[in-house]
Amino acid sequence: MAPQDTLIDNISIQPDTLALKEKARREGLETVWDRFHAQQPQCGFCDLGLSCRICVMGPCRIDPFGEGPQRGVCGADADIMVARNLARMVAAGAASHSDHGRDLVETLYAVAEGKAPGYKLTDLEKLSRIAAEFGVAADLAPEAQARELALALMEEYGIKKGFLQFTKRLPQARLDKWAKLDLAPRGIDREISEMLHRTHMGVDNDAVNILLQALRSALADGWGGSMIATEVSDILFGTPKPVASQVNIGVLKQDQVNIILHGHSPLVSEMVVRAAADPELLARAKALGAQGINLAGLCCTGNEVLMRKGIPMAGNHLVQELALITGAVEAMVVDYQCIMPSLGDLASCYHTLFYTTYDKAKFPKAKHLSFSPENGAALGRELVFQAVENFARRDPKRVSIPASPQAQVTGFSIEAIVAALGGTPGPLLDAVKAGQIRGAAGVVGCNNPKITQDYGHVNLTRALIAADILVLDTGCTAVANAKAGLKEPQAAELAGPGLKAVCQSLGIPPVLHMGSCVDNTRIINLCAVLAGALGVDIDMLPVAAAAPEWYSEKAATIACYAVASGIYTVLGVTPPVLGSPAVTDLLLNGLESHLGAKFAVEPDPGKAAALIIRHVEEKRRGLGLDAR
Ligand code: BF8
Repeated sequence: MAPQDTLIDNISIQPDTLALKEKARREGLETVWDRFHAQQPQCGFCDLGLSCRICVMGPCRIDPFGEGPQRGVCGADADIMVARNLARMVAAGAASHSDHGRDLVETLYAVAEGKAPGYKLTDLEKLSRIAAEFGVAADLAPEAQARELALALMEEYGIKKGFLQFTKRLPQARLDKWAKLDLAPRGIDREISEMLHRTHMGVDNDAVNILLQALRSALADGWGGSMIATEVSDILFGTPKPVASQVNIGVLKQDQVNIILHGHSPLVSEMVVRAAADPELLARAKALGAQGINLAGLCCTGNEVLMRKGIPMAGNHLVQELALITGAVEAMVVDYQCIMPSLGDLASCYHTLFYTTYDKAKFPKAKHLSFSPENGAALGRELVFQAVENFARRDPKRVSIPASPQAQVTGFSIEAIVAALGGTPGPLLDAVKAGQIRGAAGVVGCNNPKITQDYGHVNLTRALIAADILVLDTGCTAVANAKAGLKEPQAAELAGPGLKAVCQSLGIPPVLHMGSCVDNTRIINLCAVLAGALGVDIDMLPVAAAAPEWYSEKAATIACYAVASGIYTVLGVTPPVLGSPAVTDLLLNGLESHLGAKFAVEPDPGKAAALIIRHVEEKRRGLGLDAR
C-alpha cells in the first residue's frame, strides 16, 4: 500500500465533465477541483490517521518518523489514534445509511395508517415476503401487514432483540465465524452509539477491539439499516425491473423545464416524478414556452428513480456542480448525503432554484420546503410548479448542454436477475460451474477529485468483463459505466467469450446495475443466495468487491461490511490508516484467517483487476471448479 498521488493532471475521462469545467473557468466559477487544488498540500498527519480532534486536550498528532511526539495528550499511541479515527468514520457511514432507512420505515408506517397521501404499497408480494421474515401473520390485509412490519423494523434500531433479523439470510457458517469474534450486530442504533462511546477518550483503547466494533457497526448497516432502506423502498415504490434509459449531461433538454433530483432518498423524488406527469403542470409548462417537464437524476437519488422509473441520469458525484453550470436547470431538489455545500452559491449564479427538503439537511442559499410523509405529495407538486414557473427566467445565452445522451439498460434487482434466468439462480450457477462466467465482482462507490473522474471505475470494469467476470455495480460507479456504454446489451462484445455468450443469450449487458449505495445490500443478498444454493459460506464464492474512487464515510462502511460478510474488497484510494502498521496489517492480512476475506489497496485499475481475477480463480480452485 502506497500513499496515493494527491494531484492529478486530468480531471476526468468524461467529455461532458471536461466541457462544463471549461465553461466554469470561462465564467469564473469555482468547482470541487479548484477547491481541491487550493487545499494542497493536504495534511500528512491526517492522511496517515495520525491526528486526533476527539477531545479538547488536543488537537494532537503523532510524528510518523519517530522524532516528535509518539502519544497524544491523553496517552493514545498511533494504533489507538488510527483505529479510533477509522471506527468513527465507519460509524458515521452506518448512521447515514441507517437513518435513511429509518425515514423509509416511518413512511411505511404512515402509509399503513392512511396518513401519507400519494404513497402506496406497490410491491405486495415483497411486503408479504419481508413481513413473513419478521413473523408478521400472513393472513392480515396489506395495510395491517405493513403496519406490523414497520413496527418490527423500528425494533431493529433498538435493543429489544438479540440480533438483526436479516442476518438470518446468511449461511450458518458465516454466523459461526461472527460468533467467534462477537461480531453479530444487535440493534442498529446500539452498534453505532456504542462505537461513538468506545471511541470517546478513556473507553476502548485496544486497537483490535475498536476495529471489531467498527465491523459490527458496519454489519448493522449492511444487514440492517441499508437493507431496510432497500427492501422498504421496493415495497413502497416497486422492485426494479429492467428498463431502458439514458445517461450523461445530455439528458437535460434545451426546450424543456429541467428538474434535477439529487441526494439519496426516493421519498421526495418519487413524488416529484408523480407531479411531473400532472396534466395541469404540463399545460402550464407549455403555456410558458417549454415542450415538457424533464426530470434527471444525480447520485443515488438519481439511481433510485432510474432503477424504478427509468428517469435518466445526469451524472455522478463530481457532476453535481457542473449540472448547474449548464445554465439549463430550473430547479435542483435535494434530500441528503453527498450534496456539496457549494451548490446554493452556484445556483445563485444562474436562474436555478435550489431546494432542500429535509429539516436535517439545510444548505446555504437554499429555499427550504420541509418534507414529511403526510405532505410528500403536495411538496412534490409545489416543487414542480415552482420549477415550471422558473422556466421563463432561464437565460438561453448561458445555456450549454455539451453531450448527446448515452443509452443504458438498468433495473437489475435480484428478483429481476432471477426472472431473467427463468425463475431460479440455477442457470447463473451453472454458467459459473461451467467456467463460462468465472465469477462476479461488485464494483461500487464514489468519485474523488484525487482520481481522474471515472478512470478507475471504467477501466477496472472493462478489465473484469474481458476476463469473463460479471460486474454488478451501484452508486457513482454505475453512472460511470453507463456513460462508457457498458450498460447496453451490445457491450457484451467487450466481454470475454464465456460472459459474452451468456449475456447474448439472455439479452443483457455484462454490467448489471443493481441500484444506489444502500442497494449494495442487493449484492450481499445475492451472495448469500448463491452461497446457500451451493451449501458454502460466502468467502468460498468466486466473488469480490471494489471501490476504485471512494471518498465517503458510507463507502468505508460498505467496504467493512463486505469484508465482514466474506467478500475480498479492493480499494482504489488508501484509507487514512498507514500511520499504524498494526491496524494496516490487520486490515490487509489479519482479518482473513477469521473472516475468510480481507482488504487490498490498489489505485491502478489494471492491477486491481489482476488481484480480483487471481482471487476469483483461487476461489474456483477451492470449490473444485476449473481454474486458470
Ligand atoms: O451513496 S457512491 S459519492 S452518491 S457515497 Fe455518494 Fe459515493 Fe456516489 Fe451515493 Ni455512495
